[in-house]
Amino acid sequence: MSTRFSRRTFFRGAAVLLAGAVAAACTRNGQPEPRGYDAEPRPLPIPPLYEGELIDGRRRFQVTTQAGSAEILPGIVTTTWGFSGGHLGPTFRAHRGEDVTVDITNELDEMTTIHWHGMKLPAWADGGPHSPIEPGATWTPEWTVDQPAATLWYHPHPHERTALHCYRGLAGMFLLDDEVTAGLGLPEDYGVDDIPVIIADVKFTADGQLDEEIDPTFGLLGDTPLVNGITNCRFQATTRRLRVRLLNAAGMRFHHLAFSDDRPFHVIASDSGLLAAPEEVDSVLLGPAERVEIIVDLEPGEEVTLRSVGLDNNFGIPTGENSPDFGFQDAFNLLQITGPGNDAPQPPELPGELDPAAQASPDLRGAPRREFVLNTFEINGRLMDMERVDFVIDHRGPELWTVTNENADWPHNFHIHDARFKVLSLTGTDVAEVTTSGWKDTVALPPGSTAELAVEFGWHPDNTMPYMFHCHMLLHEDMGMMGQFMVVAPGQEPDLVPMSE
Ligand SMILES: [Cu+2]
Repeated sequence: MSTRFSRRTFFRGAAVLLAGAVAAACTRNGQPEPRGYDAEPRPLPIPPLYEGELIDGRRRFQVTTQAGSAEILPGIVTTTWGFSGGHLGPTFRAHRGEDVTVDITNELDEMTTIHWHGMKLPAWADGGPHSPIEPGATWTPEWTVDQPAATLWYHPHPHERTALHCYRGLAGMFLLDDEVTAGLGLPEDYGVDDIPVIIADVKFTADGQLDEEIDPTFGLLGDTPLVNGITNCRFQATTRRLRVRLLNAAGMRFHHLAFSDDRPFHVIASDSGLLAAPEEVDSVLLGPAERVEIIVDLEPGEEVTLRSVGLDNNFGIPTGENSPDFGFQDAFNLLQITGPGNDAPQPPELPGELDPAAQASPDLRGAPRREFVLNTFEINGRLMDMERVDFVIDHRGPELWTVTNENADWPHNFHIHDARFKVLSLTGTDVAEVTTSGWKDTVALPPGSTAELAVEFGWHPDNTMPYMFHCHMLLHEDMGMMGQFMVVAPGQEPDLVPMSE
């Protein structure tokens, strides 16, 4: 057994001891409960909905990054970071076509950046590693929302520090609305039948603080799952139908999500918006940063639990003592859901069609083709270099990107800024669970697999600021598994302004 594995086992033991100290009752109905189920469930926290202020047609938001604390475990105060609060952040909402301004004041004692994951916007407003916000400073990105309704999110992106900043609790949702989505009769009452579910994980020190030791293979992979910032929570539904917006905000962990009774449910949206039609499934795999919106129907008074269930195929990673354990076979109870009262009305038929425009893939005739080979911490044999622009895109059309995970026993999760893509094919793997439906911005790559992506980019030509493409397993990103591209006017050369340090 490797040293790394032993150390993880030790931390798991520490967390179990801690949980035991919190509440003696660690079993229910005689069955051992998974980690994080150490006490009676608390109500699911719902991050406050934040629509900013509409001033002369411009939606203006204001947010701080700050240190604080949270009761992640009941009765234990853990030091955390948050947006305009102690932990996580408000759920932003804006509408397609609106102009958006955000004032972000950094009240932390170190530099960070804030990235709008999934948003098509100018590179200077994207919040990547070239947009540092120093302590005490305010950064004010502006853009026009010009993309379909979707469940996006925001999180830090400072060079080599992203994993830690996210782990401490800097993450929030950013919902985009449009007329297509509004006209479908989908649940849309935030916190009532339209529920944000942010899944992350942490590991604790013996005194209940965040264990920030970064493992060289697993980074900050936690052993205790959190939903909207706490362990062991319950949502009391008041309607028979829920739209659940699932975000995997974990830095390293993949979740294969299902309900405790294996009930079927419908996926209605992927990372970048609605599917063409609902897809009935009984489980869905979410890698770090991926999102889906699902519709789940409930009977009055019933109890069902959203779970993370192990992947029998271990995501194509060999099992055994000498193989790294990324947690693909771990099982967790994440969120208990209780059905509504008997008087809750029956929901209408789910529409057979959602967004027909989401069906088509880009026309790739004559499109440039690029290849990306992911291996350990490198892309195409190179580590991230803040001063290097890997390539430029000087046209408005789509591109065909081929992305290969060359590792035999590591997962990767490929994300592109300022873009959405269709997964045209996923080959070289038997793992059928990878989520490939609809428009996406992040795709999970089992060992040996190759994904062909038809990519569309936002068009905000700027030859001074790059966008990132990277692995969204945050240890990998921080270790250099990232590159930079620019979107420039035809024929323009990059003129990257070096960061002053
Ligand atoms: Cu990776």
